[in-house]
Amino acid sequence: MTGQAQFPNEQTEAGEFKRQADAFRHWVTEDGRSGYPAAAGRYHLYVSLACPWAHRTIIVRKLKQLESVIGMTVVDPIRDEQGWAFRNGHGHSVDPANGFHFLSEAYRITDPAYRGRITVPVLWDTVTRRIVTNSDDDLMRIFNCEFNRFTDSPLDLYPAALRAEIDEMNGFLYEQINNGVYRAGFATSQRVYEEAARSVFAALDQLEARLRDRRYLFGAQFLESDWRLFVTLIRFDAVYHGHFKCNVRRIIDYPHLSGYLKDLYQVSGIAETVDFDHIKRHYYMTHDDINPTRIVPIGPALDLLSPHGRAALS
Ligand SMILES: N[C@@H](CCC(=O)N[C@@H](CS)C(=O)NCC(=O)O)C(=O)O
Repeated sequence: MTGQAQFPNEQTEAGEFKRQADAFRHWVTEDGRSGYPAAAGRYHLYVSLACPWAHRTIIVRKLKQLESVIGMTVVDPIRDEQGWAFRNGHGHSVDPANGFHFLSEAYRITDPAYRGRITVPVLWDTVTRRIVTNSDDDLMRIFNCEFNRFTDSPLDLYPAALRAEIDEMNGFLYEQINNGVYRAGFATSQRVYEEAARSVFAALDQLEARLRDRRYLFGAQFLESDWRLFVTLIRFDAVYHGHFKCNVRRIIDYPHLSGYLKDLYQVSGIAETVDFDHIKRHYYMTHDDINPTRIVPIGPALDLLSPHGRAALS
């Protein structure tokens, strides 16, 4: 017996959630050989502040100081049958960059035959008027590497010497943590849910041990993988613990993971990328099959600004 699926086209007969692949994967490059040359003011990022995959791209744009180079529009956190929309207060407002009312317009202009889910993040090219990419993985790398002429930031989140290890860590994080919570939350059978939720906690236990004597996943400097983990940890106690039933422990019950989470949250500029109002309203009011009343819980009380105590670790 399996229950009603959140996304029926991405559900196996056994009740597992199998996420769709990204549809648009062009690349912005410094030399422009891809047809999409890096430029200031040319590209526009569409994001949801609720979405962990979009959040990663917002963070890299922020850390690389690209906010004046790449514009950004935030969708309304509530997604109904019309998909992601641009709204303001009670009335409707349009997207200031292109005048879109719905993100689906960007997809339709790019590929009228596209039938997949309309997802954030999206990088839009204002010159060719099409989506360059809707892959958050690629966007993190593009922002990290291809816009260096337009920023003073020397930060490199994907250093050549560590790429193989970062890729391996990212694979683990995606399976067990980032998508792991979704596999638990979107499961439509008890067995599938239990397997997914148990594997989330087995992975959190491993990360807790890894972070005991390392400040970040690879040592003294945060890298791409840390931000990939951050976007799930920051949502965990507020939504994944309750809404996705990942409730064996909370992140605040893990001494090292909770210190690590605060440490990353306190990095300059990061707190302003975290919007718990959007995060909570999105999850609790959008997944009707999981939370039919659409009531948004009032908690949890989180103290992310208290001392993290991790500066002495290397
Ligand atoms: N592109 C991402 C996935 C992005 C994604 O699924 N975003 C969600 C929000 S968290 C979305 O836009 N969902 C739209 C929908 O479900 O209709 C990936 O690499 O897996």
